[in-house]
Amino acid sequence: MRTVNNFINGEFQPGVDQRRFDKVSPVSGEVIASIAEAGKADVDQAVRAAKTALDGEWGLLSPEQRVELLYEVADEITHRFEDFVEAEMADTGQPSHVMRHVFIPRGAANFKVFADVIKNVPTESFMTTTPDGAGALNYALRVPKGVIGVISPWNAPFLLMTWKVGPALACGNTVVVKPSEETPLTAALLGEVMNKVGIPKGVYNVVNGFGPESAGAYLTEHPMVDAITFTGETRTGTAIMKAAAEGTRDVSFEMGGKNAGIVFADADFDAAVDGIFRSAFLNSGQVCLGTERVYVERPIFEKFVLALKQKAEAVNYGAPLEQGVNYGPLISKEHQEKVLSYYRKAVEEGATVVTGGGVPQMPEALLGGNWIQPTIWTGLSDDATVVREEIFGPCCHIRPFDSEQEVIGLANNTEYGLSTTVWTTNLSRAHRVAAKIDVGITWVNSWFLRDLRTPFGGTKQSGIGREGGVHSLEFYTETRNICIKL
Ligand code: NAD
Ligand code: 6OD
Repeated sequence: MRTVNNFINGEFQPGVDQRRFDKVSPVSGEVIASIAEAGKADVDQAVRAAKTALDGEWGLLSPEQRVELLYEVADEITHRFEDFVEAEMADTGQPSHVMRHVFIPRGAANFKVFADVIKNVPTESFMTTTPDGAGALNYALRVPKGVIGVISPWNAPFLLMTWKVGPALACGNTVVVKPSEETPLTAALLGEVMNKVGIPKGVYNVVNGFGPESAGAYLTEHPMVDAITFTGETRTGTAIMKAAAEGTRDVSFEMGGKNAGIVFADADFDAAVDGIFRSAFLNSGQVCLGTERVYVERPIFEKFVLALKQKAEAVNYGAPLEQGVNYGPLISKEHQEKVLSYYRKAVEEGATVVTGGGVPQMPEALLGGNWIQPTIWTGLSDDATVVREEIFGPCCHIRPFDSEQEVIGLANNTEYGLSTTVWTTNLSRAHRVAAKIDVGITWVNSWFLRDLRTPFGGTKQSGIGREGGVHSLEFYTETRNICIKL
């Protein structure tokens, strides 16, 4: 069994109170790690270490020196690729191919991409005329915002945490990370990487624990935290925003979604079925960008439902490294119970269960895991609970539509605005529809295909702000205008 401690000022520490909690395997229910829970004093120590590093060695490095170090971080993650894959699989229980091909490589890329962004940031300048004719030069300096509190979720732990740590450090900030209590392993491994490549002490800190009245709240409430970047549930974002209001600290939020997948009759049918299948069921549906509402043009509705059902019924459940496994468990018993309660609610509200709706039969060794069937419903009204609320599980409701205008209205009929997928071979229609859907990102004939340099974030209750490429600079830096009278 592993022992994971907080990482403060370059050292792994058990915490002042020496309190610990268990990390349980989603696959088997066994305890696989003992985690140090950071108390208020530990969080305070981590924030102060981050502040000291900011004003010390780290703050004195040139952008070029920071860039070199971040390249080394990415290289060391790649060097320890198998350790990261193994840790992330243990934490999430998800199949190894997702870790190998998406979560861990994208985590390493987050350091390289933002190092490149910072290398190429231009300086804004204006020559202003003055009454005496001599003029004045205005130029803007970008400076780090300070100590950044990073609060991350469990569904793609390393990718989502580094997506914030990468740009924060590239911009010259220091960070205190509070990973999800469900997935603490890769954040700790990253501490080892930071030490190995010589990132100064205090630049990257990790405090483990929970949200309210625990490390999450202690971090967001700490007055020396200059800004907070958060990925997680919209409800949690509301609580964090209240904490950030004290001291009027800036926030960047990536939150929930209830994303629509729109399939027109002229779409490449097999590609659309594959794409909707992946977007609804990858990572057992625990992807913020996942599709839980599917709208299919009426002429192909029945055929589409049948094809998706056949794919959903063909998944191979099992532990991450088992041969042929492509479908893992949910993260926790609590989450399994939440998703199952939505499965019951759908039936109560009159859904036709096309497939799934419960827990699959599993071999003895995996009975303690949080298994759940991929589930498809039809026949619900547009205001049914499972059509409105984010479930964050492997399930979707499919509904027919008759016109472009109708489906745009249906897709926008939600309090969320994270992403959409549109499946069509009509290019003009693709542009027309994409422009009218109120979300942060629309994919046409694809899903989860995003260049890290592009803006990412949600509209409505899905988020505040955009991160990605140069857009991350808006949050992770302050601009100072300097005006020189000539
Ligand atoms: P969550 O909101 O329960 O937890 C996220 C993090 O916040 C965890 O580290 C948790 O400990 C911490 N936290 C909880 N309460 C807190 C508080 N009061 N103060 C400070 N920290 C607190 O989310 P989750 O269950 O870990 O993740 C699933 C959710 O995340 C879904 O809603 C999903 O849509 C969303 N998500 C969004 C994106 C995106 O990019 N928009 C990406 C991934 C996940
Ligand atoms: O890597 C990305 O583009 C990204 N923001 C992924 C989000 C995954 C959410 O579950």
